[in-house]
Amino acid sequence: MTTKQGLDDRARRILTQNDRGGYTVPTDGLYPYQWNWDSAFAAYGFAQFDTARAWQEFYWLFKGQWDDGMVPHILFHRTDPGYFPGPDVWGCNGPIPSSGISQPPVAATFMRKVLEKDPQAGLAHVAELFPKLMAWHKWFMDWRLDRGAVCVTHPWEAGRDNAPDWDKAMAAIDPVGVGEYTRRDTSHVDASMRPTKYDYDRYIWLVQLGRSLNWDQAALLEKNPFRVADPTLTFTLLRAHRDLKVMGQAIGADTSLIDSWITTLEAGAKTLWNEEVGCFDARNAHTGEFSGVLSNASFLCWLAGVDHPRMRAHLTRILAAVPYGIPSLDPAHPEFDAKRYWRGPTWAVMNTLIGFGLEDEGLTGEADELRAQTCKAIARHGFAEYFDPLDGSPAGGGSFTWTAAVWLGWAGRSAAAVENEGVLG
Ligand code: 9WN
Repeated sequence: MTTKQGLDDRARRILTQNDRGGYTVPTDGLYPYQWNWDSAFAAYGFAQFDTARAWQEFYWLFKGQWDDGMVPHILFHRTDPGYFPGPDVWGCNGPIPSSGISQPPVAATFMRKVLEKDPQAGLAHVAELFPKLMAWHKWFMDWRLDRGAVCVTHPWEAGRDNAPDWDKAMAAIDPVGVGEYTRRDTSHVDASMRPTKYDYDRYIWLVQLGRSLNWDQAALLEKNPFRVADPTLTFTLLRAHRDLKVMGQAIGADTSLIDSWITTLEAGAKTLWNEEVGCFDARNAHTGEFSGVLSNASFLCWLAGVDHPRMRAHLTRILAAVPYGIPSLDPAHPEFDAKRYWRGPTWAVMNTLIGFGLEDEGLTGEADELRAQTCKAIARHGFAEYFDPLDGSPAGGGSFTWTAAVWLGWAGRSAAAVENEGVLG
């Protein structure tokens, strides 16, 4: 019989088992390193029972920060042949081996949540980490803006690897000379749940391009054909700026620069509005063309404090149509694929971020519904990387850190509400 207590215990065990002595891997085997935004979720999970361990996660993440402020998307603390591309392919020169791109900057948002758990002990940590967060946020503002919206320079930078948002920009890349390589992901997980070879050729080609330019941002700005203004980065950074400002005020820091960043991104967020589809959408910075995609990242608008009546209408439609949370792609889109990664599945972590936004916006009924749907997916099908949004079946890696973390911090709160549906014993 599955009980709330049993699920809480399993979630804590997953976090502990994926702990590598200060940082957490997303899951054993498939992802043997520290990933940037996964780490922030991990800290949130640890904070539910061990705030000291939660703070450690952030310190380990910032150990990898580059001189220019960038915080890499993967930190290769200990080389592991189970993952490709590893440090030898990226060829970066940061303080510890790493990838050469970043990931959605949710650290400030989760840091604030960890701080709220124990403000007295937390303020000293905030004082130490605040300048590092400022430098990272500034790096985004210096190198990633297009008309005030934040761009991805590699699909991995958005954390939504094979999302259809990138299809047109990816088609413009001819991955000539990429050479032979051996993928490791498909030896851990069924290939039908992962990006295709077409995608991987382009992912690796972009890594090779960055490496050939020594990861010099000015050179990449000129030479990289892939530059897409993205709702994930724009909304998470806007929210993170707001959280950073609150933490800065708590330690008496000057936050005027953050105010100007917020103003810039508020204007930039508007440039992601695609009137034709009626949603916040990705926009190719080189061509100006929209992707025409309503994704789960579109629904991060409320997280950033940005509202639109048509987004509310999409939310109502999708919550009623799909039983396990917001799918990574609108189920009405012709490319919708319930099992393939960021082209249809539902992700507990994205639901959590969307849920935070709904709660802050006062859309309590919708927030409760989304949390209950996510709770059911996990209670019925375990701590999977992601889920089929139609039948809830688990997909990708298992015993996943960020799914366990959001169970403890958010989704598990709906356990009592779903008990009478036979989900929990
Ligand atoms: C590439 C670790 C990461 C997540 C991403 C998710 C996936 C990696 C991969 O796994 O990306 O960064 O190899 O597929 O898309 O969001 O951070 O969980």
